[in-house]
Amino acid sequence: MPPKTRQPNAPLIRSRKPDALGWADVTPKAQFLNRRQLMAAGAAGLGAIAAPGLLKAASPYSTDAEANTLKEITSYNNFYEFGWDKGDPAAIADQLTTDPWSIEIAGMVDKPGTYDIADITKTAPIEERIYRFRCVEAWSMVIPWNGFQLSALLDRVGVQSGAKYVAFQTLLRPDEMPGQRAGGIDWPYVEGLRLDEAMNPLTLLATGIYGEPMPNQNGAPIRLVVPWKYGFKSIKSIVKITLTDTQPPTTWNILQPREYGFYANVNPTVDHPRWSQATERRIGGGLFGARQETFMFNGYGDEVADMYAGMDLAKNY
Ligand SMILES: Nc1nc2c(c(=O)[nH]1)N[C@H]1C(S)=C(S)[C@@H](COP(=O)(O)O)O[C@H]1N2
Ligand SMILES: [Mo]
Repeated sequence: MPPKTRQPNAPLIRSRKPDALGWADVTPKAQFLNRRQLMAAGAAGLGAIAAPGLLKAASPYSTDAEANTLKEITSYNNFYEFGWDKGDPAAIADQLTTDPWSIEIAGMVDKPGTYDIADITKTAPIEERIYRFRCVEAWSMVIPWNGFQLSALLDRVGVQSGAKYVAFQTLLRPDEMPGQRAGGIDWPYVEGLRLDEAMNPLTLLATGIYGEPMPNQNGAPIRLVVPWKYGFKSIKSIVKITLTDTQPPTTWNILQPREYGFYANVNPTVDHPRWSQATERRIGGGLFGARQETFMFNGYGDEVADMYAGMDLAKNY
């Protein structure tokens, strides 16, 4: 059977009637949101009646799948700068200083320079996008990100003709990131996208979760989110973005090229050399609901499959 590319449960436009919004829609969030945020989240769920100044109406790019709780999203993390255990980032990432923060934008752009985070976040209105998120280790979550399209920032700084890739770099600060004092990874963490992938409307620079500023363990103050690729492409705590004409090196590919490629598109038909990618364990999914089918491009095929037409995705894994 060919892999499904259509999102299983995410119509492009949400069509729920107001009275269809039940307890199940708000309960997982309710424990963590204050009243104001809950009203905003409710309004987003209803589509049309978002109050001014709060989160905007639901994005057509959002999934209807039930979001993980903030607790789940902030307590089961990969952020190797803080250790190899899933609990390490939640335990110690609060020691990272995220203010002041700036991003250097370099390479083949019209307006290179060092941009303060306050300036960066003014690039475009912050919106909520509820995305599926699939780790290469075959677990997944559904995360309500707040952020804006990377394309808006790239348009703003002016990508020069001839640029073909975007390279990203995480903060290097071993004083505050004990994982960077240990071996194993060649720090800082680096990632990259082809320019068309970076310009795809699904690709976000995220600055928050559930309407809260980005928790440190999730990549404060600003991180990439590329929902059709394995989680390791979504680099955290970004300090440098470089436009280039050559494919940039990426951390997991450097570490283990046979297991982690540059593309890292979610693909249930191409197994990791050491495990299957056909299914995934939804974090918080309970004993019986936890194991789910994995979809081609994580269910975002309608939006991204064209970019890989004609490519052998078993070779370009
Ligand atoms: N700088 C940096 N970015 C990173 C990582 C990391 O270790 N360091 N881990 C990646 C991996 S493997 C995953 S699955 C996601 C996890 O994001 P989350 O903790 O917000 O769920 O972050 C990605 N970005
Ligand atoms: Mo991951």
